[in-house]
Amino acid sequence: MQDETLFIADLHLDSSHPEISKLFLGFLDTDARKSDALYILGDLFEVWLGDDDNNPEHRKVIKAIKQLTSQGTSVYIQHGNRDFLIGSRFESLTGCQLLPDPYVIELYGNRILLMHGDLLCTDDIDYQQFRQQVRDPDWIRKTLQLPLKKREQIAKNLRKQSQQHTQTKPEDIMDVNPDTVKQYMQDNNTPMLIHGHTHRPAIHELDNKTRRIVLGDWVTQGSVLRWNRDGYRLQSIR
Ligand SMILES: [Mn+2]
Repeated sequence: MQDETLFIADLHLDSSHPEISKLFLGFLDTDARKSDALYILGDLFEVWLGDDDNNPEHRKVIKAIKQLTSQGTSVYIQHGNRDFLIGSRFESLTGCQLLPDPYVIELYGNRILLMHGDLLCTDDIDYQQFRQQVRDPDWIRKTLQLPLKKREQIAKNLRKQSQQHTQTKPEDIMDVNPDTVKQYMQDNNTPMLIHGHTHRPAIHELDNKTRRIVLGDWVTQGSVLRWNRDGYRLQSIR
């Protein structure tokens, strides 16, 4: 076991991209197995219909995470905008722990703010309205009571709507708003923020002491942030 913590986000696992699922399962069995903790900052799945989701590819992933947590690596997960229906049954099946968004951790003497990242995109007003609607506990409760087939249809429609939306939007509207970033970091008293969602991997030096680290997606390759006593680095995985 290495004294190391890993951060990933935006895997968007989906049966139509078996090579990415394979890459992720390999990562769990090697790098993740050697680490103390793995943080998944949202959008592990392209779509999650509820913890009764019976997609065989998803079941494989659950089994692999369970194996990882059983042998001693702690796994923490935040909701993304695709898989916000992950619930407590998923936690018990995988042995991982669901974290709120935003969430603060202490790591090697650093206070770090963890977010999926969609809350930071406040210039996208339509999206923030949509987010409010689907994160409403009543909406979630009612939706989870519907049969799987019906939820599948709802997810498809929502995805179609969001695709039409994003196609017509200027790029910068879908990036984070700098003032919102500042506000979250101030409110939580953290000089460091790690998030995903925008698929724009980078380490931004906001000033001498503050950093915003953006994790990359797993669309064509993997992306991981490794953090140990010597510091951190953002790497791609092939
Ligand atoms: Mn996202």
